[in-house]
Amino acid sequence: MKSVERVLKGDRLALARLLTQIENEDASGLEALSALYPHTGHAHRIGITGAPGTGKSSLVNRLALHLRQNGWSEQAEPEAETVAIVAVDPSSPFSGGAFLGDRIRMRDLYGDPGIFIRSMASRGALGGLARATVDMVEVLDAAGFAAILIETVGAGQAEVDIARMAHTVVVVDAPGLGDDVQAIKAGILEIADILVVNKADLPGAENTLRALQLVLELANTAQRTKPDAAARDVAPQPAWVPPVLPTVAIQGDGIVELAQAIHDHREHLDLSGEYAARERARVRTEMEELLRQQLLEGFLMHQPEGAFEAALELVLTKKKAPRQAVREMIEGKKR
Ligand SMILES: Nc1nc2c(ncn2[C@@H]2O[C@H](COP(=O)(O)OP(=O)(O)O)[C@@H](O)[C@H]2O)c(=O)[nH]1
Ligand SMILES: [Mg+2]
Repeated sequence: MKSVERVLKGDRLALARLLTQIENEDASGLEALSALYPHTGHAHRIGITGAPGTGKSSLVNRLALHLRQNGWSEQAEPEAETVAIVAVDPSSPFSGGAFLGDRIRMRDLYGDPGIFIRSMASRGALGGLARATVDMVEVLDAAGFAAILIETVGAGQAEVDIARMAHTVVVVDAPGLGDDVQAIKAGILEIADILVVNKADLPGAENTLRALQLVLELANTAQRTKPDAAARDVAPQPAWVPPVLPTVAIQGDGIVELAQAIHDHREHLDLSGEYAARERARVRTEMEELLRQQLLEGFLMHQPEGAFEAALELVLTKKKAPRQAVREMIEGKKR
């Protein structure tokens, strides 16, 4: 049987193998991804980001267990969800201490066929890491996982890229990381749908909570109006205001509330029409990036040997401006 069919039938070994192929940008893996794509679009993708040591892995562990046992919200008859976890940590090599720690903490999750865990370690380029993660999440979506938890270290562009592919972004902070607000970078705060102050058992947690609430209030009065809902044929929805939730991941406190908030956010996305808008924006960006990348590769392939390097040299020696050099390359002018 082809790997695509096996993945769709729930074969975990085939899934793991396919993810490795995709991580390595193997051609047959990318072909399988195209075949799987029509089966995607059902998973709720949740990005979990924040500074190292805030407790993201511990939270993801707890959240996954909770979703397996109780589903999204507390009901008389809980509906268990299947969960895939993608842990992206460019700073730690695969065999590094952090990963080993994750592995030990994740032991509760192993052996449950409704949970699938994948760790991604450092790769050459951060862009490549984001690219591979996007593709792997598509495969996990097609494989039928209801929830995909993507843990990324909150540092710079890569995690913003990865957060962009999530439907719900949870930003995790914790007391004791120095200046309370400084710990969360402005750019990261902007992408947060839910804010978590983990380690609420530690002194200073109250201050962190208060500081975040204050920053959010300021941000909310400044903007947070969603004009696109009015333009579309949907019932007007109040804008989503990110809740600030205290948790103690090591004890499981606040996990029910976190699951509920994620569920509420998803509902908000659906009712406001924002889900469709986010999907459109996300896919547009992805297609534009692929187009750019492939046009560039195709163009350079048809250039005479060393043409780009020669043009680069002319720019470096200030004989030509970058824009001019590029235009001449495209027009095929002799230099
Ligand atoms: N006191 C306390 N420690 C926690 C809590 N959650 C996680 N930790 C500890 O914080 C450390 C880092 O946790 P980890 O989940 O690896 O953080 P990550 O780097 O964000 O993934 C570990 O030693 C955890 O046991 C919490 O709620 N309270
Ligand atoms: Mg971690």
